[in-house]
Parts: sequence; structure tokens; C-alpha cells
Amino acid sequence: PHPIYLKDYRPPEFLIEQVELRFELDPEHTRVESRLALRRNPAATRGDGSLRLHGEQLTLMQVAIDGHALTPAEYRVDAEGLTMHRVPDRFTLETQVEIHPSLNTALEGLYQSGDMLCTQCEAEGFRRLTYFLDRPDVMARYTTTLVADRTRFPVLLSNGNPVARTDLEDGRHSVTWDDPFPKPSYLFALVAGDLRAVEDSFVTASGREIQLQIFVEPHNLDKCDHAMRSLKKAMRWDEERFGREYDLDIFMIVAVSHFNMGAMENKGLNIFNDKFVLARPDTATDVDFDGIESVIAHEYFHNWTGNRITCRDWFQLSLKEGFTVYRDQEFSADVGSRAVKRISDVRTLRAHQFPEDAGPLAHPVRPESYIEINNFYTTTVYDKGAEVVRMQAALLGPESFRRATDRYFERHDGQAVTTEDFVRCMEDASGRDLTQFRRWYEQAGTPELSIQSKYDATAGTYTLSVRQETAATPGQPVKYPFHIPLTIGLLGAEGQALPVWLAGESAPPAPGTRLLELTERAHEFTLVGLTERPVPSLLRGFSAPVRVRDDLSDADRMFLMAHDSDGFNRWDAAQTLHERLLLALTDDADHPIPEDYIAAFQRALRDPSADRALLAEVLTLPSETYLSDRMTVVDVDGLHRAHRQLTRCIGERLRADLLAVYHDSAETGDYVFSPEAVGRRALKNLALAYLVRAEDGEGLALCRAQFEAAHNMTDVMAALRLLTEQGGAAAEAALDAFHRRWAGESLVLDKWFAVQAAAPRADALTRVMALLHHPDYSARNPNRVRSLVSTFSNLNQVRFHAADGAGYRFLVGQVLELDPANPQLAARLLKPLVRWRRFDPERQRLMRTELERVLGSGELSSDVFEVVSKALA
Ligand code: B3K
Ligand code: ZN
Repeated sequence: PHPIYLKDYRPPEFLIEQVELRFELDPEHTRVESRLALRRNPAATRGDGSLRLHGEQLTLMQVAIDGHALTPAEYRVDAEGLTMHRVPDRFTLETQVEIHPSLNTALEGLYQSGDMLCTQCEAEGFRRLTYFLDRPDVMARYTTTLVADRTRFPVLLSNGNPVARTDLEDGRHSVTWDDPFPKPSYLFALVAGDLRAVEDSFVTASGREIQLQIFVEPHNLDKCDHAMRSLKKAMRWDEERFGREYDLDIFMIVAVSHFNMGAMENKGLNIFNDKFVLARPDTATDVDFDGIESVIAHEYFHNWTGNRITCRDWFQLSLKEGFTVYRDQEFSADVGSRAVKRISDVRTLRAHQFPEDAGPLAHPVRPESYIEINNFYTTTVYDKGAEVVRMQAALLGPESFRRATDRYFERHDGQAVTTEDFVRCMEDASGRDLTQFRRWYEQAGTPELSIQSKYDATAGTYTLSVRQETAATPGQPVKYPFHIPLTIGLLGAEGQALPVWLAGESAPPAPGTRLLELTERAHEFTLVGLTERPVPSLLRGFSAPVRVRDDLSDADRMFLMAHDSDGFNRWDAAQTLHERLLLALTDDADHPIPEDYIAAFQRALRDPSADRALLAEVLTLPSETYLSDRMTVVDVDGLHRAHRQLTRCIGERLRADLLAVYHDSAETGDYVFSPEAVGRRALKNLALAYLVRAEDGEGLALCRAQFEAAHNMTDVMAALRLLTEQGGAAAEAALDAFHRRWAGESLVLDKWFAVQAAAPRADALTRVMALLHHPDYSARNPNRVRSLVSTFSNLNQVRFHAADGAGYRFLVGQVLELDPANPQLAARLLKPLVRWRRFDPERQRLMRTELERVLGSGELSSDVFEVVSKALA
């Protein structure tokens, strides 16, 4: 496999104006006829007169130019495409190919999921349907005819609007779809199956009525309400916040059970992993409800950021993904709690993106090269990409940012563009120069800010010295300073907001948050007018994706935790307190647990006015995986011991308060999915977790009772997780009961597998290996594989990293088994091994041996090859 470089980008030599497709669908043999109107691209340099189309795993039956069949001498077919030696400047190309959906285990192209057929084309799956210029800068209009057996496949869907339906004499029927919007091939989709739809409608701001349909298998019809509500909320929000209205007359969502990712934004026909559609209070947790709301919104938002305006090439992936993640994050913040949303997004960023950016797979938000594009759907491109958009929004301010996005939509509608085009709109609409800011797209790595403070009582000044530094990343030994928005506030002794008044300014600004801009390696800010030493609240709302090293004391952090008006920073102060204590306990089990630490959390728990959701976040200890990123050499066992020790201590010391919180938060009446109700359940189950993990008798009894009595899956799973961790007969009985109760509900069974894989019990791996042979386990279903294998290797750090290396051997065994069938899934599974250099020498050796075993095992997919070879480089 060879790398592809951004610097080699050339515009396509030919454009495709019109695409007519006809699929004769059958799981075993599907015939695809295509008719393409091609013409030479006036903007491209002329080549040798030949034309090469992408195509993989296709059996070519016929190829004709302008109605004349080509003879074998006039073209060549190889494993990656079709080359026609001489073509006119403008012509019609007709091809006929055969494909085999039922054999397609990679879930890319046309494949079978249960009894239905569906497609996944992004990034380069369209070339598995037919010969094509399968690159996003070739945008065309599509008309698609689907032909299939009427009984097996009564529903036939594609992009756009249905324009014709016919019953054929041989028991088949056909439906023709027409999509009036030009689109890149990766947004093409089709679905065929025996599906039912939940229907609704939405009236747009300009008064157009849109038909909304969610297609599912019949037994899932009762699990679509939340998805439909989420969709309508998202449609309204996009009109209000970004002025974006939906364009077609129909919007369809289809839920499928075999899917490599979360969902796919195909034009007018979003295809979803059913995990992000199906929910009923008794089958899905609050986290699931939340995920559905944000993924439905994300895919819907792509209609403008991705579909109407798409990417010129795959290096620009963050143009659509970073921006769309930013949009879905803002949506969730607006319809839920902004601080809680920010906390959960930053948790993800710190737990996944920071380690990625510090490891062998670090890459810029706009990568320079890749071997397999599917490996670049990363947390850097998505989540750091969203932060890069958020920073531009912060630098521009809300009005100017809205002007800039309006301009972007207006200027580039119908085009395939670059992140550079996006930044230029930001500049043009605001008059700001973002030259230096562009480094966020080009340089990998997480900047570290060191912030030193000094208070001068006589002068009444407070000086903040800020330095930024970014460690080298693969291929980028030297880093230049970033343009960083740093928002800060100052708190007085009573917790009141003070003005952030910079020396040289004639009058103080209003007290509150202020945005400072860093552009140099070092800055000094002198703040004046201070009659007392303030406590600084730094990087409010996490205004930039950086690590901060400051000189605040634990007392300052407790003060911020109690008084900061910025909810995110109250949480962050608490996290740092937990983190420092946990790391100290990791090094020394006898390190004392300070009284004032316990007291601070007791006060928080006793505050009746506290937002429950935020309180739950504040009281949650950082995960072992996150903490391991904070250590130079990860001490797997020490961290686990420290985590248990502190958890138990909190459970014992705050017992009465935790019990009170638990009882106060009892569920009354029917399940509601609202920020308040979710927060209350989160806090209740956190209190329960502390009690059970401290092996409190009353806590254990409450846990068993909750498992028996709860009607919502959030409470059931919280109890089942704790029971499973505790083990013994009660755990086995609960697991058996749960399994019996939910037989046949695939998404619920995923939870049953996951809860066992995550429990940090000594026999975890043995159990996971036994579950591979459970009749409900299937390596062909990505959700099932993730629920067992990824849960174990990502969320059960202490057992996955067992000193004998058995966890590593297990994972690599799974990767090698899966790779021939589903390379995308296999490459993702490998991720936990990539950070091997962070561990002690013996674990390093064991992990490296396993990575080398992958590399040495012959036929690897380009996906897995790229990940291992970079991990070992
Ligand atoms: N755009 C898709 C991801 C496609 C991944 C291809 N390997 C989902 C999303 O980000 O909305
Ligand atoms: Zn996306």
C-alpha cells in the first residue's frame, strides 16, 4: 500500500454531469447498469486521452461509448479500475457489472444486513457498485431505478424523490428515484427491504411541508419516537441558529443492524446504525437517548455542511466533519445544558484526542497524507476539528461568526471546497487576519500552556505569564506558535466577578469573562485595579484544545469549585483535585486523603440548589484510561488500586450524604428524557456506585432492589453494572435474568455483553473469551464485536493490560481474524495497542511483540497495515 499526498491533488480530467443507474437487486447477484454523461473538465490539464475509472470487486459484463461496445483491446480492467485507452471530449459511457452483496462482509458498497440490502459509500465505497470517478470533487445528478422481488423487498429507496413505480410480471417491481441536487458519489445510497415507516412532517421556515420517514424492521416500530422528535428539533434549530432550511420534499432515515460507524448522511436518505435510532425507556439508557439526539442532528446538519457544500478531496474531511460536530455540539448545548455538554465533549477530547495527538498516529486536522482514508475518520479530524471551528467562532464573536457562515453557505453552495475556503469566509466576513490561525489545520499536537501568576499588593496588579509549547509529532519536529483564544475571569474573596482590566486601558471593562489572544511563544498580561489577590479562572469553557499547567493551589481549586460562575471551570477545578490526589495515591498508597477535599465534596452534595447533572459530573472521578494519559509511564495496577481506594473512601466518608441523595432522587412516575431528569438519574446512580463500591450493606441492598424494580434501562444498567462488578451468585442471577428478559433485542444484548467485558474482575478475560462462543455472539455484527472486544480493551484497562500480556494476545487474535472480513472494524480494534510506548518496559515488549505479530502475518488490509506500521515506526 502506498501513501497519497495532499500536495499531489489535481482537478479531475473529466466531469460527470448526469448519472443513470439501474440496479437489479438480489443478495447473491446484483446487476448494475450505469449510464454516465461525461465531458472533459475545462479546468484541468489534458492528459494522454485515456480515462481511468475507479472500480473494485466488480465483474464487468459490458462497456460501451456512445452506444458502441468496446472491444477488449480498447480497455483494460485491473483490481482497482477500468482504463479506456481513447475517449472523446464529451460522451456517454454505459457499463454493466455484477456484484455480490451477500458476500460483502466489509460493509462497504452494497451489502446485506439481516434481510435487507443497503449501501455505505463514504469514503470510497461507490466504486464497489459501478465504475466511476469516485472522488468528492466530481458532483453529478443521479436518477436511480431499483428492481427487486416485490415480496422480499417491498420497500425500495434511494436519494431524492420517487418519480415512477412499476409492477413487473415476474414478481418483481421497480421504483425510480430522482435527486435534483448534484452530489459526490459518496453520498449515493440505496436500501431495499421489508421495512415499515414511522411518518411525520415538518413545515419549514418558508412554509414548505417536508415528509419525514423513519424506516425500521416491523418489530422496531415502537422505538422511533425519540429519533423523530430529535429530527424535528434539529431541523428547527438549524433554521434558527444557522438560517439553513431543508431542501428536498422528503427526508428519510433507515435503521440497519450491521453498520461500521454511527450513521451516514446520504442525501435525503440517511442510513443509521440502529443503535442511534431505536430507543424506548425500557430498552435504552439516558446515554443512548442523548447519542440518538446528537447523531440524528449531526447527520441532518450534514445536509448543508457536507452535502450542499462538500469536500474537494479527503484531506479536507474536517471541513465537513469538524464543522458538523461543532454544529451538533452547539445544538445539544442549546436544547440541553450547555455546561454539561461542554464537560462531556472535553472529556472525550482529553480521553481520546489528546492521546492520539501525543502518539504515533498524530496527524493535523487537515492531514498531509494517508494510506487508507478510512483510518482518518479520527477524533482529531472530528473533535479537534470542531474545536478549531469553535475557536474561530470565539475570535470572531457571535454576530461576525454568523455573517461568516452565511457567507460560506452562499459562496460555496453546490461546490466541493477546502478548509482554506472556509477560513477565507471567516476572514472576509470579519476583516480579521487568520494567517497564523491556519496552523491549527496544519500542525499536529496539543499545545501546553504554562501559566504563572504574581500578585503585587502595593501596585494592585496581577501578572499572568503565559508560555505555549507543543511537542514534536511524527513528521513535524519543529512547531510554530498557535493563535490561541484564552478566556479568563478573576474572582474576588467572596467569589464575586472582578473586571479583567489590562494595564494601559483607561477604564475597567465590566466584571466577567474576557478573551485574551496568544500568538507568541510567551506573553505577559498585567491586570490592574486589584485591591486583593484574585483567584483566576483560566481557559473558561475550555476556549482552546490545550493542556494547562498553572500554579493554583488546591485551596484555589476548591474555591473555584464552589464559586466560579463558569460551570465548566467548576467541574474542571474538581477534576484537577481528583486527578492530583489519584496520582499521588498511585505513587504512594499511604498518601493521606485530605479532610478539606472530603469536605469540599460534602458541601457540594449538600447544596440543595446545585444542578444535579453538573453535580454528578463534579463528583465523578477521572477514568483510569484518562489518568494513564497523565502519567509519563503508566502504572496500570497502581492506578487501579488508587481509583478503588479513593472510591471506597468517598463511599465510606460521605455515606449518609450519598444515601440521602439516592433517596431524594428516586424515580417518580413515567420516564422523562429531560436535562433535569437525566441529571437526577445520573447523580442517583453515581451515589449508588460509591456506596456499592464501598461494599456498603444498605447500598448493596438498594442496588439489588433497583435492578429488580426499575422500569427504565438507565437504572437497570446502573444496577447491573455494579452487581456484575461485585460478582458472585447475585451477579450471575441478575445477568441470567437480564438475558432471558431481552432475548432477541439485539441492542439490549449488546449491553449484556458490554457489562461483562467492562467489569474489572480477575476473571474478566476468561469470561470475555467464553462469551465469544455464546450463541448470541457474532463476529459479523460490528455492534456486537465492539460491545465485547472493544469494551474490554478500551474500558477495562487493568484487565486488558494484565502483566502476562494475555489481553494483548487476545486482541490481536481478534484483529487477525476480523481483518479479512471487515478491515475498517479490525483497524479500529487495534487502537488500544498503539500507545504501547507509554507503558513499562515489560508491557512495552509484550505489546510490541503482538503488533509485530500483526505486521508479520502476511496478507493485511491497507487499513490494518497503516495502523500497525505507523504504531511501530
Ligand atoms: N460521514 C460518516 C462517516 C463515514 C465513515 C466512512 N469510513 C458519518 C458522519 O460523520 O456523519
Ligand atoms: Zn459527520
